[in-house]
Amino acid sequence: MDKDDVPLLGKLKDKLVETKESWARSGRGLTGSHGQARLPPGQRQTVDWPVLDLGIQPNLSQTEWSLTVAGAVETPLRWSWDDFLAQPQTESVSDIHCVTTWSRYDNRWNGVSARHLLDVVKPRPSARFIMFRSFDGYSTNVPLDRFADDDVLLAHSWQGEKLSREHGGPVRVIIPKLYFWKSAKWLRAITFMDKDSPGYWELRGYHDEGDPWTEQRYS
Ligand SMILES: Nc1nc2c(c(=O)[nH]1)N[C@H]1C(S)=C(S)[C@@H](COP(=O)(O)O)O[C@H]1N2
Ligand SMILES: [Mo]
Repeated sequence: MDKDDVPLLGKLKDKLVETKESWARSGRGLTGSHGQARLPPGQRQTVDWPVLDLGIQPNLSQTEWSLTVAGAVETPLRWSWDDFLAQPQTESVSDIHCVTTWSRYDNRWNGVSARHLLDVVKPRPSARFIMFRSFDGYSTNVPLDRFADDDVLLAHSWQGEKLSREHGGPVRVIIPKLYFWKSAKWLRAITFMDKDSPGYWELRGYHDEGDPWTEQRYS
């Protein structure tokens, strides 16, 4: 019997099973941290992209921008815009989860992967945390293993367009698996540290690590 001879009901049933399987994979309908839920607990989905900052949006041209990487690394560096663009470029699609409860799905980022940066600077074995510093005076800390995730990047583009000034252009950090306050905008410097040290919001009551799946919102 040829596969076209399968009764129609059987085909429809197969189709439904496939759909349900894909829902199960994406965690459709789940809101808890179990399974493969896409929306972390306490979050709601938005389609727009809110802007959050400290009231200052640095206005940096690409030539004014540079990134310094220092601290517990074998090879400290300073990348100009041209140096940054000369690195291998990567693309990554991920969801944003802000501690103020909005989540935005399917953001397509382009930039330089954290993995590549780590290959270049070579953290010393003692390095366990990193601090990001920004041109507006903001800072935020993350464990090194969170930065080393394969979906982390220093992004210069969003949805194929140059990252806007209000969202942190020329370059911002993207760490999809942590609340968005960990994703520093207007990135200026990265310091590798042996010991943990709190950043701007971490000093003001936000959680040290910021995992949305276990609702590490406030300390
Ligand atoms: N330099 C800098 N980075 C920052 C912030 C900031 O005020 N300054 N705010 C953080 C917070 S609390 C959030 S939720 C996101 C907001 O990014 P967006 O404005 O692109 O949505 O940036 C994070 N990175
Ligand atoms: Mo935030």
